[in-house]
Amino acid sequence: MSTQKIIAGYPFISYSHDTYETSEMIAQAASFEDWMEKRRTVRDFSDKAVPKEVIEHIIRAANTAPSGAHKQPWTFCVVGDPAIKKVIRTEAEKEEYRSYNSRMSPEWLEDLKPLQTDWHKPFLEVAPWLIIMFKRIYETDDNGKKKNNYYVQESLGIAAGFLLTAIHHAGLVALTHTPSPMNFLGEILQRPENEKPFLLVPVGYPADECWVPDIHRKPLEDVAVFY
Ligand code: IYR
Repeated sequence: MSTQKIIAGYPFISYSHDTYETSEMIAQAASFEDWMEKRRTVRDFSDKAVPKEVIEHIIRAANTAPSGAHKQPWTFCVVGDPAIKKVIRTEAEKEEYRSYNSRMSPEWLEDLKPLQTDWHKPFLEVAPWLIIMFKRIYETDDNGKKKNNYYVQESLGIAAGFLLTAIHHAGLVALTHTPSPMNFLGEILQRPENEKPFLLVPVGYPADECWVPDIHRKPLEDVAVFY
């Protein structure tokens, strides 16, 4: 049972968290690592339906992410309607065609070769759900005054991490897709002026035949420095 106390006029509740003996803690941390290691970015989706209820849980989980001054400066737009998915695919492919054919540098195109991506984005129609994260740059108060949110980019990045982890935990797969520029998403989904597209995440089951690049993660020594 939680108890409340008032500190400088603001309510606080007492908090405790499950803790483990050292050996169990190591086992927990290691098994989570193994399970996270199994997550892969997927582009070959099945069109098999995923219940809306699952997506609702996943978004509630992402919504637990910490954010600047707890402003939760995000909106998750969820598209399951095939007609809207089709428009999104058409507009994304228009931009991606231009990107692959004139906007991206030769170095960038070279770096993408191991992933074998191109401007075709069938997954935008095949995946049963598209979750589009919008960042809320500012809020407008009752008097119409604009108030900027804090650390919006960082907050959205953390929430995206939670979202991807929740999708993995549900036994589903996702792609972190950033068609560029992606202003068309705000127009199609009729988002207000204070919201800008951040990330488009198709979610679903992997296709029966699903291929991912044989690429590997950097070892700990290359990504961590202990002092
Ligand atoms: N947005 C393009 C290109 C692309 C860019 C990066 I950086 C990637 O890691 C993968 C793709 C696309 O989605 O194809």
